[in-house]
Amino acid sequence: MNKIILLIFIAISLFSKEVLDPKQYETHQVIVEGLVLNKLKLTVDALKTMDTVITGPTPVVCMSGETKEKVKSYEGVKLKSILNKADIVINSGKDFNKIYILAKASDGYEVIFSYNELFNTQNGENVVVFYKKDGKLLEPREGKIALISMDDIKNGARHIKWLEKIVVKKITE
Ligand SMILES: Nc1nc2c(c(=O)[nH]1)N[C@H]1C(S)=C(S)[C@@H](COP(=O)(O)O)O[C@H]1N2
Ligand SMILES: [Mo]
Repeated sequence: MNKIILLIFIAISLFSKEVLDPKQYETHQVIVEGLVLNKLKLTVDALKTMDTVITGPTPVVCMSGETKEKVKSYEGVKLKSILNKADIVINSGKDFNKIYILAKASDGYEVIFSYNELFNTQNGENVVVFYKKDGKLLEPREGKIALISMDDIKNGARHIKWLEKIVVKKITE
């Protein structure tokens, strides 16, 4: 019986750490690495010196269909502007079809984008690495740097809180 109480206590304390202390995940810079000529370390200040975009409004919709929040605007930099700065290394034109970009968060959350999707479809216009939401710097629950693919139908999935790394990769077979 005591063991059960102890387990419940441990579970509750782990759970509350996760819920009450999002600060543990906060990221202060994003690293851009992998198949790039220029590896980057981008802080919020560094992002502010790049081509700024201020988006229009969007709901953030979970895969379940639930609207998680309604956002008036994001401020940040297009993912493709960041990749242009990092300069993707490529040997042949056909290889672009095999390039994908892995975005990783500090809690282990991961999503991918294809090179073609970003640079060769309209969707890439609204994939934004952001540091402000509704005109304010991000709260610890998602900041200080995050990413969203605004035009996805269920755009909650590729809304990445606590963005930590952007890795350029190529499929190998
Ligand atoms: N780093 C990170 N980002 C994440 C998630 C996550 O677990 N970790 N969950 C995603 C999911 S499933 C949704 S619906 C949206 C909105 O989640 P929120 O309710 O935490 O804002 O964030 C997404 N971003
Ligand atoms: Mo979700």
